[in-house]
Amino acid sequence: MCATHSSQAFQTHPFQTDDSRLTPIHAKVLAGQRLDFDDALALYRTGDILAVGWMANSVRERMHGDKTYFNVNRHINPTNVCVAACRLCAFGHKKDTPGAYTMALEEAFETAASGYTEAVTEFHIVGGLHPDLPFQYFLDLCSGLKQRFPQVHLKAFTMVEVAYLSRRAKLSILETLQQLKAAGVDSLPGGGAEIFSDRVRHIICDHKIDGGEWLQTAKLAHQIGLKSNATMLYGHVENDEDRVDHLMKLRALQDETGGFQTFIPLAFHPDNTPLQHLPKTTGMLDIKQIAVSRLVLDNFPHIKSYWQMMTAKIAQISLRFGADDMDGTVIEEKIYHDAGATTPQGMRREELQRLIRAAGREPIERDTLYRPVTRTETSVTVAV
Ligand code: V47
Repeated sequence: MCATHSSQAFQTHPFQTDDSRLTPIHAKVLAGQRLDFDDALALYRTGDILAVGWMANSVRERMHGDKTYFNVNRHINPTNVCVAACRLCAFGHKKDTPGAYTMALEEAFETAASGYTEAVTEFHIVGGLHPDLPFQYFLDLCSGLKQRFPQVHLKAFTMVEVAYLSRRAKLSILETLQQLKAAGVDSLPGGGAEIFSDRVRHIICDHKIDGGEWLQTAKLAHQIGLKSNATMLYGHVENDEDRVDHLMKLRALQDETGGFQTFIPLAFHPDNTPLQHLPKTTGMLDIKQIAVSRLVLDNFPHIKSYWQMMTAKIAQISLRFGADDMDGTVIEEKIYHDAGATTPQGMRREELQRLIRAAGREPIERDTLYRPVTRTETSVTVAV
């Protein structure tokens, strides 16, 4: 069988389940109807991962066929100094403690230029909540990057960073977003959402903005024309209801704004965090989380299985369980590697394409806004 036709073979395989809770959900999925809170709970609680995967894959193929997206990006973490001290995090450091760093602007520009020789189409910029860096540093960082790399999309600053910068600069969230946009920010990454439940946030990140503020900041970003992503950190002290609640809140906001592009479930990495006594997520949970996300977030165009977080192997398999995106070359990853991730720091374009093809899918290089990118030896073109 030709690999590129294997999705057809997969989908013609009949739906089967011994779990009667899944039968009405299957009917809804086939009819394109929205799943409710109890449906989502049943998906988390069933052991029939193949039936859940079958449904998620059918939705994924309805939306994207075999297309599977990746990008050529570079992560830049300008500082790991952070006032928040979240229990979930191994990346943040208090100022002046061993391992704390803050890049001078020139250093950040040099970092942006280093790495693979291939032209990146995106800088993914996130960092700690630094108590002293002025707002101007972040504006200068963005305008300086835009000046030096005008063709590169700046996906910069989580809702948590935006809210913190607004407090430091004594500006409203809206004004902060407007100034960042004017300085060159093109969209926002999905981090910092964690889990919206107050009970869980109190345990894993009690100094961060709450879930309502995260959603409100995303709403304002969308209102001024900035697309964003959304994440959910799972596999720590949350329960199934907390996960479903998180997905439902994202879905409701997406109904209002349409501003989210991609949902990225993030598996908790406990090493070197105050929660390191917790076990790591299992392959079953990682795959199921991708599938449930695809089924519940019916208004999100994309579900990303971030290979750095999931491992390349699980990310590849998840392309048959609802995911249509693997993220990118990354080049240098700090947040999960500080928390014990054993994945490589980056991955070449060709390797991403190989993994996608080996899953029987069609690799599509995209830019941050999901426009196809075409490369020749001398040029990079984005289809607009
Ligand atoms: O906000 C922090 C999470 C996020 C840990 O938008 C941890 O395209 C697991 O949001 N174990 C940052 N997770 C990364 C992020 C992201 C990554 C890739 C793509 C995109 C995108 C966004 O990482 C944080 C937090 O939720 N995180 N510590 C940890 N120990």
